[in-house]
Amino acid sequence: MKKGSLSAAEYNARKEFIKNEVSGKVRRYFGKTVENATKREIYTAVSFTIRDEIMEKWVSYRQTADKTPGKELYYLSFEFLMGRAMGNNLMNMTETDLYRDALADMNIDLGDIEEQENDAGLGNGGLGRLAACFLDSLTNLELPAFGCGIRYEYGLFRQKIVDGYQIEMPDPWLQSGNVWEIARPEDMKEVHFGGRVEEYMEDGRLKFRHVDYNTVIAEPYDMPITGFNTETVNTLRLWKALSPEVIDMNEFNRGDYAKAIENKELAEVISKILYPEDNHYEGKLLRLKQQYFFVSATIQWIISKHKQKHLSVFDLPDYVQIHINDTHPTIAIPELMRILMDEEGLGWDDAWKIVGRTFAYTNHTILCEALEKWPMAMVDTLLPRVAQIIHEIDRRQREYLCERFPGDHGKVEYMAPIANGQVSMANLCLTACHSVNGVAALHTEILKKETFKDYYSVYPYKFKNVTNGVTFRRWLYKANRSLSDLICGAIGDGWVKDYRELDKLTPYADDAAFRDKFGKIKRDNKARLADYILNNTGVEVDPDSMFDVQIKRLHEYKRQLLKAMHIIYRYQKIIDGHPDANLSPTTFIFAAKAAPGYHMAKLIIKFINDVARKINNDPRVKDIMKVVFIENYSVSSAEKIVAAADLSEQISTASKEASGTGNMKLMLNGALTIGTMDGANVEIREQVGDDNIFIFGMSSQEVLNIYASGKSPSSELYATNQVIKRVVDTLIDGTFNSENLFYDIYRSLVIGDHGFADNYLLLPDFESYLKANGEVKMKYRDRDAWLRSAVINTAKAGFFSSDRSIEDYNREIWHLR
Ligand code: 26W
Repeated sequence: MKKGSLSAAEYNARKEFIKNEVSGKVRRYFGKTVENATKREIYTAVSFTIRDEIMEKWVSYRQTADKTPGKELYYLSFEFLMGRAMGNNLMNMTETDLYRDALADMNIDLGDIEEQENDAGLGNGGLGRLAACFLDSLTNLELPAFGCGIRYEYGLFRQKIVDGYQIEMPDPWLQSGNVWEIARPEDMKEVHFGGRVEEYMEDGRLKFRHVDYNTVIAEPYDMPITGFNTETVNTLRLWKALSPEVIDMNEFNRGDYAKAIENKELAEVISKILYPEDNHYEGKLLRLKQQYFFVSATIQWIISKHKQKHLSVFDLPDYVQIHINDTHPTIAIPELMRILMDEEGLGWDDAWKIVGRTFAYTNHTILCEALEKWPMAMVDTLLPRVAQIIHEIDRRQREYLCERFPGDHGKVEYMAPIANGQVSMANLCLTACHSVNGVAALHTEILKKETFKDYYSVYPYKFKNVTNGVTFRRWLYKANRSLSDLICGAIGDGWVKDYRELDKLTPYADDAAFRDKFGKIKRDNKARLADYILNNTGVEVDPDSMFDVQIKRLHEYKRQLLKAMHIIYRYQKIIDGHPDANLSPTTFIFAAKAAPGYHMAKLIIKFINDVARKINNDPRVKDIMKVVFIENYSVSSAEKIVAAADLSEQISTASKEASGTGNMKLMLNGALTIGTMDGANVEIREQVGDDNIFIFGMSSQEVLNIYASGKSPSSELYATNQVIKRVVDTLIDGTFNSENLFYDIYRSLVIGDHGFADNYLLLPDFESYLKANGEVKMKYRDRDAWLRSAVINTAKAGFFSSDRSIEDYNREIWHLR
């Protein structure tokens, strides 16, 4: 809270209270005085002080919420990429300044203390961070919701760069305790794996019983989700896997200690670690176990809660909406069928109607290699009863499809939940859910016209678009405090809770004094990032150079390699003595993690680092360009980078990036986008207008046409275009590495597999990208023009608030209380 909203006396009294709480907790919990305590201990004491306040609200909110009739949301997600909680909670309580002052009185720097907290890195990238932004917005909008997922003991790996290579290290984020979670052992659930199904007759009806199974216990841990200046506190419930027995005493007494531990470990491994593959599906048994584990526990919990308050399960959809975040939690559909039929005694048709009204599904990717298809044999063995239900869903859906498309066996096979011995989780969702949505306008169109076109023809009313968004609280108010203050000074602070108000900033783009302040803040943020870069990479960068930023997962479709090729081109021009090449000195910033098993992505990281080493040590380009790779990209490092970016690289092959959300965070902080007509870039362009964005490259339709033709233009381009050839050849001529490490990259660009070179079409987009970069360089020289566009980017970001996304979901899909 700004000092203004309390009287001076009240403010001081609050401050003294906080100081007492913190020093008291340090004494009682650690037996130390504040002076002797470690920063981590202070962090813990401060967090508990904040938590005490949140607890009070949480209790009251749950009491009122449990009494209020109406629908609640359960957002099921395999990933929640929450980042840090302390600073976020402080901001939401509007007490950041108060705590900063109170700690300063004790010679403690709040910023230092915040750095003690481990990120809750329980996600890979976009999908997981979106889930976190959505929880924030649901709470800000005072909508009742639960996030439900897995309490991974290890989050996404920590990345180190050693000699240019990515090295993965474990992320034991819970090791020194987690202040923000509360175990709820009273809500434990049993989850059953393996065994077999017995049939029996009861009251003249055929019934099913799952027997001889193995049990894993699911224990929930709850985290409070606070909203900005509201009384609402929602809950993130994450399940931990426990063995039903501590250790097998029989085995133990027989002296086989290892065997006794073994079963326990087998059960508990389920919630050990987050799979680090992003957008790449592999049919790993443990992953299926994880999915069923958290989904089954969640559905059991939902039903038991519902039954405490309501007489019948028939009205479940009036009180419960379950959202499936990509297909990862799809097994919830047959699981709810199982519980309704086997435990609640409903018949198929009644259960199916309830399921259909309860579930909604979001698709986040059209990449084929990301679509989950589980071998049915695996499901049959691991989840015999659930598998039976999937077979029956498939049988009925095929019957329906055969009526709809008589004689078209191909289409029926393509659309069926089970085909070729595999269950397609997307087809299961399309069959069962009442709503299917894409995450940006273009993406939804591609779903309707390409990926799911057959399903669209059968159920057009199920298809909706909800363009993604990001929370302005974390990504501007907190990540860029000085810019927030400037905006508040101009248009007030209404925009923090109401994204519509941000547009009031638009006229300030024409205000020279405002632009100047905007530019100075950006310069300060860049100086801060430059310090961070120096400390973390040893590279000195100039805050007056343009900060050109590409931060996201490393994937070939996101085309970090295209950025690298542009850097090489520019390097060559400077060395050639080309007069234009010296204009607008630039710092090229990358941050990205690659899936540990993704060879090409890891090789591209090595390549970028080798390019960086060479360029950063070449005196000829010293004042004109630098290349840095910031290791261990995470929510917390993103918060530091977005505030300092001038240029936002959103250069995926058109059609491949469902939406992107980094593009929104960077825009919000006044970065201009250079990008393809892909994902939400299309909508960013609509908002800011052509003068305030740099668009290049083929359209998604052109890309899809090339794929459909089966002919890649790239080998020919390489052979005939000297500019392209010269850049591409640096992959194999020893310019950046004498050991010919990068032949595989070269090969993928000019030779390729199955007669198709350059799968992600870098070469056909290269010249257009160079041209757009030329425009960027010229514009950046005109400080005023650049800043004008920067202000417009911030002002027009309102649409990309996750509050707007959540309003859309609620209006079109959920209809929550
Ligand atoms: C089965 C392996 C796997 C793992 C993760 C498949 C797919 C995923 C995610 C769906 C990948 C993902 O995060 N997709 C991103 O979702 C964001 C939020 O909607 C979008 O902004 C990104 O464009 C999309 O790539």
